[in-house]
Amino acid sequence: MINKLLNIKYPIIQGGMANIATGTFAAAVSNAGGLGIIAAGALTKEELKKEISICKSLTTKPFGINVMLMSPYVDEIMDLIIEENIKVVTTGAGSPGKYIPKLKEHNVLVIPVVPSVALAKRMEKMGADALIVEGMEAGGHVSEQTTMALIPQVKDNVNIPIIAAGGIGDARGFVASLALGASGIQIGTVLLASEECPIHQNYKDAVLKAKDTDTVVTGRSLNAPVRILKNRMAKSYLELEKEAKDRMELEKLTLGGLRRAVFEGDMENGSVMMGQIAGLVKEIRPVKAILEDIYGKANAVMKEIEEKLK
Ligand code: TUI
Repeated sequence: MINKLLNIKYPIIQGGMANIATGTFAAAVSNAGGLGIIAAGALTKEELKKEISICKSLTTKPFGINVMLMSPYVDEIMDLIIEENIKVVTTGAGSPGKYIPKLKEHNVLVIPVVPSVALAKRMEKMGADALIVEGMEAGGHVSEQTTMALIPQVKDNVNIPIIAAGGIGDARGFVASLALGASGIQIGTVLLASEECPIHQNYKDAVLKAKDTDTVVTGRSLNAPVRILKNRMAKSYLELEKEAKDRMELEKLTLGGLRRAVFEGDMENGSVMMGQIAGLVKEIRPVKAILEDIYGKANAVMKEIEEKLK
């Protein structure tokens, strides 16, 4: 159902991933049969335009743009999305409500990330085409509820398709998501460990090395909760938060932290965003192999479930 709506082979979409999901990477995911997504992050309109042009040159398949709603450039980016005739927009870190009417007018599919039943209902009422329901297992900016608790509750309160996100990394997570009521999944962390992902090798190695308990949520005290690798920077940050240090001092620690991780490979002082599922990820594979593995093993997982019900 999501495949038909989005015109893709697998009901799998790529997470936004600011600073990471370039036009080249999004094209790789789309060419592999998923929905590739270019992350607008904090890019300017001109910078994003370049990524869109690269993506269009590398794939004829559909792709989308993720709009990070805390960006200062959101208005211009929404204009660009319409000018470039982009088919799908996902959003994160805020409510896209005021942009939905104009996007709909131009036939752009709008798929907001929602972290609660209340926001899910509001987005459906405002015309969202589907929802990404993301639990706090995810990497990056998170909320409080888990994927397991959130998906069935949202499912019971809306009539549009749901895409599950947060903590999904293989066919078991995929089938579990479908069981909870989702029609598809969004994946991020497992794609960090792909050949095509343009992050520093140290970042990929950190994902492979991470255990189940190796991520932590920083910034809760500032209302800016972000799940990252529990490295030196994260530990200092949490200490400062405990001492209730002011916002400026904390921001000094994280400023440019994601760029430090992605481009310089600084795994100790960088903001190394990844989800709790990192502990499951054990090898670097081509994106195509990752998608085929998730989709291809779903039937075997369902057989195992049937056995258990006998
Ligand atoms: O957006 C994400 N994940 C992100 S964005 C990002 S860039 C960034 N980097 C550092 C600090 C802050 C941002 C890195 N990772 N996921 C989707 C998501 N959206 N998770 C939670 C939400 C969310 C939260 C509140 C969506 C809507 C919302 O609404 C509040 C409201 O306005 O009602």
